[in-house]
Amino acid sequence: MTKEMNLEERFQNYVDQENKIEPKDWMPEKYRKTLVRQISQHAHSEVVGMLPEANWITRAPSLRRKVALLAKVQDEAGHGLYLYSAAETLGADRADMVQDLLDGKAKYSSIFNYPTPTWADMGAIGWLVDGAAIANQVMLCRTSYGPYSRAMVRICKEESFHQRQGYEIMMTLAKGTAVQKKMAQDALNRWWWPALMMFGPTDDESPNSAQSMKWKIKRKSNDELRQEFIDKTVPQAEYLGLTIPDEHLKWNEETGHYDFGPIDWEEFYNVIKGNGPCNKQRLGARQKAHKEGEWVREAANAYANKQAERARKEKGAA
Ligand code: BYC
Repeated sequence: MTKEMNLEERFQNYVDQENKIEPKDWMPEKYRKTLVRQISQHAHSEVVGMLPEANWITRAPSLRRKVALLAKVQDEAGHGLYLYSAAETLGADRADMVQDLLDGKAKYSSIFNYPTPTWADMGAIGWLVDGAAIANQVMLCRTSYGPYSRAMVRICKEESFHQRQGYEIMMTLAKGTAVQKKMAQDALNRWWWPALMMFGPTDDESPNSAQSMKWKIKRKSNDELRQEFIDKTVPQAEYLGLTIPDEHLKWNEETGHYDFGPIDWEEFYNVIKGNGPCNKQRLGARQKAHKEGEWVREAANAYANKQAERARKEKGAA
């Protein structure tokens, strides 16, 4: 017991000195579990997050838009893979993580349970959803767990391109015909509040924050990041000539930040409990893809077994 406490104290000191924790280092079991929870949820978010945009690949309005959207959606798949690998360095089994997602036991970001009825949603997702993801992930580049932090550096570079392509779609629509501008405004109206919910509950309602901040897994709180995102995004909306759907939004000279209206937390908890507009559709799509990919997994396993058998024989013969 005393030995364990000493180890925990040493661990905290090591983290306080801004050192990175690597997979073979000693770590408290709760630190490991928190990371597996957060990183696997993050990986699931990337993979489920491909679905709302994939919906528009075949209907992109030009070849250029199609190529960019296709590349973006593929990037999200890659992000999911880096993140599952990062979680595996903590001893988590990828098949178990994926099964938890498919069984509806694991969370993924609330934002991906909303529909994408028009092309303007592709603009709003890139601008707002990737924009919010960048705010959160830039902070995670400095997270205390080495493999997670290194995955974030690469992911952030790709997310910046995603954000730019989304903003450029919004700019084209906002400066286009009256109908196009209305499409852009409607998409902003649909995505604004769900994007603010991406940062998670307010700090006083966030059960995991205090410990995660102490261990430097999280470096900024949910509310701090949400405020940063709002402060950065409001001028971007102004530049587009679009209106943020919040009558309480107002620059506050004293705080140097925008004040904003109340977030509908009932909607947020409803979505994360599985009752959002598209939760069933999203999980259904993942379950179908997993089933259809069964032969690929079987073939890859058969090939790996064959290679291992060959290596064993060669070693035996040597
Ligand atoms: N949605 O104590 P809290 C992308 C849960 S994808 C669902 O504050 P924590 C992209 C939370 O998990 C990248 N659940 O938790 C892809 C916890 O539940 P459990 C998305 C949420 O972990 C495709 C409970 O509520 N980014 O960029 O300290 C196309 C209490 O919360 C949400 C990430 O995944 C939510 N929004 O902080 C385009 C970021 N918020 O686990 C773009 C990685 C909270 O106790 N994750 N919950 O049952 C994080 O940074 C942190 O986990 C959070 C929450 C800030 C989200």
